[in-house]
Amino acid sequence: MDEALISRAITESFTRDFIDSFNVDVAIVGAGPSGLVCAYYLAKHDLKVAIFERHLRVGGGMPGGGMMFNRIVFQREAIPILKEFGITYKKYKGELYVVDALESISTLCSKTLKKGVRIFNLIDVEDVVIRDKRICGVVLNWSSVKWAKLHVDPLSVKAKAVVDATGHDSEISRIIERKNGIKIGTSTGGVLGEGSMWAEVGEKKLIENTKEIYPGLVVCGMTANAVFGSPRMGAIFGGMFLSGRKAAEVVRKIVKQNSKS
Ligand code: 48F
Repeated sequence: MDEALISRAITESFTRDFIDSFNVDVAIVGAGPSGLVCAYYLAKHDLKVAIFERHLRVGGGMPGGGMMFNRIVFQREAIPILKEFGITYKKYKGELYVVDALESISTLCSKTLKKGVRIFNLIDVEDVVIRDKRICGVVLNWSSVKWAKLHVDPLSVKAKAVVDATGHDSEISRIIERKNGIKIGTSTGGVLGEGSMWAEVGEKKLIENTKEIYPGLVVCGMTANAVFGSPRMGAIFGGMFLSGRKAAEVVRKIVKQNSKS
């Protein structure tokens, strides 16, 4: 067994996929539940999708469940999505169902990859590419570069649409607001920040808030509520899955439109 050959196998395989992802239909920032679900539904419709995730692991807020009890809760409306992925759920009471957080992450990740989505972990999205008042890509660097505060210039990826699935911090939406003075469709024109916990309202608003906030940029998951000032909801995840699926529908229309022009 040749050690150098092992090194070649890893770097050649990774680099081939990385180079092939410099031009995608959709770049998704964040491999939490909403980003993974969105990617899966886009790939199901044959779109070329790359997810960039800054951490070593995928799953975002899922592995911690509620306060480190690694179970997550879903409401009835999200059951069809759990069925689509083949994630086991157990009825609790009323409208509520319980899922093992780790099964949820591993299944989402596996099914998404098998649909053809490329997931790049340990890569941080630090900016967007913007041209003629349209978001048309993302700017990448290794997470280790960011964490070590090294001065290393980034690389960019072009995309017909970008999805901000960065969770509570809504990082990409904040970047376009801060760096480009862009006004988005909120009461102040800026990112409002999430409201305090109110599970029922938070879950409902999440679907309504999942939309294109600037040409080429769609928000989904907790980002959508944080942008529009809607409440957080804690360890109920149905809304995250439903938001990911809705974001995929919104993005498909944008990509279709973009491919014509
Ligand atoms: O936070 P996260 O799980 O977002 P989500 O899909 O789901 C929210 C729930 O987990 C939970 C909740 C449930 O009701 O409220 O909090 O909206 O996943 C976001 C992912 O994005 C990554 C981050 O590491 C996490 O895995 N991320 C954030 N900013 C960047 C990023 C960035 N600039 N570049 C790359 N990855």
